[in-house]
Amino acid sequence: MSERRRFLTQSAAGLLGAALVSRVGAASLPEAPIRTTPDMAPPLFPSNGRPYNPVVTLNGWSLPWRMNNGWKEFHLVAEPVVRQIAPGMDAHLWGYNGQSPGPTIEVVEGDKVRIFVTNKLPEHTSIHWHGQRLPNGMDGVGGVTQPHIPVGKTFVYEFEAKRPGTFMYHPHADEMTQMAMGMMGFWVTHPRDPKFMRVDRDFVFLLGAFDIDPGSFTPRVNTMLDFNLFTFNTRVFPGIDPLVVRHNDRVRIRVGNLTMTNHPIHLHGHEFEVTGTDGGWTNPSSRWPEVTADIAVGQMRAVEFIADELGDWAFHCHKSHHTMNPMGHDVPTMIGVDHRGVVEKIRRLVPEYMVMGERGMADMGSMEMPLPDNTLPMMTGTGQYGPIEMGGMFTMVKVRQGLARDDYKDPGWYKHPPGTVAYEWTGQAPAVQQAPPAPPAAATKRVLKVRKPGGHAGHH
Ligand SMILES: [Cu+2]
Repeated sequence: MSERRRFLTQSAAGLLGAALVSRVGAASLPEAPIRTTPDMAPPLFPSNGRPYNPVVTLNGWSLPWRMNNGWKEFHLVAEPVVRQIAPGMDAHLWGYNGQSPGPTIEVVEGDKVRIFVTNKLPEHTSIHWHGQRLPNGMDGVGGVTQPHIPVGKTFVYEFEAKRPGTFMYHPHADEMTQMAMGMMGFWVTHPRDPKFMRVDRDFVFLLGAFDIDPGSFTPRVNTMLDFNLFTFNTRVFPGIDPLVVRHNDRVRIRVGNLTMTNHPIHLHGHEFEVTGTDGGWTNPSSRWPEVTADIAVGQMRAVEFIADELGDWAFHCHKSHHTMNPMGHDVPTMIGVDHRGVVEKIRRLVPEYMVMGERGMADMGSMEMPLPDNTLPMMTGTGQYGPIEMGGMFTMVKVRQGLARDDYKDPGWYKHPPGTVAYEWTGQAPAVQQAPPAPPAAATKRVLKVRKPGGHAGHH
């Protein structure tokens, strides 16, 4: 069978909706399949080589390979890509094989792996294989262990996948720019014994952060801390896949962090244990129950739990600003400020002016604000009971009975059994004791400095 046909066969088995394009005519290079949609591909079951239980990549896919004289050969192409961050917003990023993050690479402990890396970026690059045991010259640190991969050239990495576990790949060349542009990917080395640490569902994704001004497409690569898009696999809620699992499945979720800050990832309704890091599987006697795993920069965590509680369970970063989409973070807090009479005056000068947040920010979740093109509302998504008021690093673990073995389709909203949903008290209202309200600012005799339009600081 020709290599082309072998890839098409694999594609039919595992790459639903993927756009497969042959980009190399030379027989010596494996094809570099690309994918241009952000849908979650079904698990890619191996059609050759050692058997394993494949992972699923949130809003992503796994890269097909070819066997060549005992070597498992992959072809990554570093290139500019368009990633849909969520319906309504595209980002112009750099990635691999048509997407950011790049495809997940799945191999088996003991595999001899050869990865061809073609550079179609406008500048040189390299790939570092985070966490791997490998010959020093295959570690991908540009200038230290290899020359950079020049524009238009293809380099080859070869090593044995010695240690099973959870890994990632990213450039070690102009890292600040290339990672801010979205260049990263997941790597799983499965154990040689498919029964070792067996789970029913194994999800993987990378944490990302981007600074894309409302109305624009390209990240500001010099931003150090003040990002406005916090992503799971370069998607924000409501664009992130739910993690659909069968009732009583043993579930593993593997997360890697290539952002500039830590992310405490929190699961509702279940306790989990950290069973693995990028350094390997944790010793069972070292594990303790958690509901939040803090994932530091450059770290990976594999957490596991039995999904024995039915429902739609929130799964999100616990930094509340990371479950929001773009907004001006320099918007003043307006809670408690009385706007009566002011809005009309301002509107004479600025017709679109809106009062924001004088009762809190919840109004934003249902408000239809005029937004620049290619900009997402900052709190969004509607559930069966109303606005969800979330964006960014937020999704749900949906635990359902009666799903087929490899069914990852969104089952819709959970149907709560009667009598199990929080409800309004409709008896007699109790007399409420309340703290006295804060006095008006004028009564406190504090002096507020206000900058007038003329530029003078005046006293009021
Ligand atoms: Cu976070």
